[in-house]
Amino acid sequence: MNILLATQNKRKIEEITAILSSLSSINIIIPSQSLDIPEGDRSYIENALLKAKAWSKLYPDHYILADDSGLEVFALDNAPGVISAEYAGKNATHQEHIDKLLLALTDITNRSALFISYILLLSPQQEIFFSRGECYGNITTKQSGNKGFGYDPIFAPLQFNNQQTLADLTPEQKNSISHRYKALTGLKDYLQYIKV
Ligand code: ITT
Repeated sequence: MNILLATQNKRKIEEITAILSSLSSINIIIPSQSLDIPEGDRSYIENALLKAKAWSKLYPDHYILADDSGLEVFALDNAPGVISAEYAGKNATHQEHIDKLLLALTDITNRSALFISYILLLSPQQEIFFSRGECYGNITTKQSGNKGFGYDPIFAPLQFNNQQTLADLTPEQKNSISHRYKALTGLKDYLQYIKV
């Protein structure tokens, strides 16, 4: 089965490829061109479907796998949420997103947060499978680590006792607990079910 990854985020590609590497029956294809897909601010699932459908037009014979994800902070009414990639502005850097979030949490003691990933698989017949994964933790007061991407340097997952951020962890450690790993585990079960 050929599965095209409908993402232009290189770090997501690395993580998804590593997590799915145990499946010998699938062949992951990484798009060589880029596509400008305007995403909405309503839901992860809608955005994942927008991305999958846009790539499906270019690769009609392939299964398409899209990931839409975000960080939700309890004390900020779940912001940045579905607009995580554009929290500090459309062209802002990861550092600017982090700085804005740390500023918004100044003097706030409840720093509970979670990462969410929706993984959506669109078949050539336009059938949809999706699964969701979460990773719970806390926003740190200072950033730490240089691995991962996005908000990883300020997110300390519960599994590591709030001692390390996702950016401190090795890729293998992150990929064993992440929201993306959990959502992709659902996809792996589904692929077994449809006997791929
Ligand atoms: P594609 O749409 O091309 O897949 P994107 O980066 O724009 O790439 P999203 O629209 O799903 O992806 O935005 C999700 C944002 O949430 C992402 O840019 C990061 O800022 C953040 N994010 C998602 N997963 C993350 C992770 O594992 N670690 C850190 N930040 C993450």
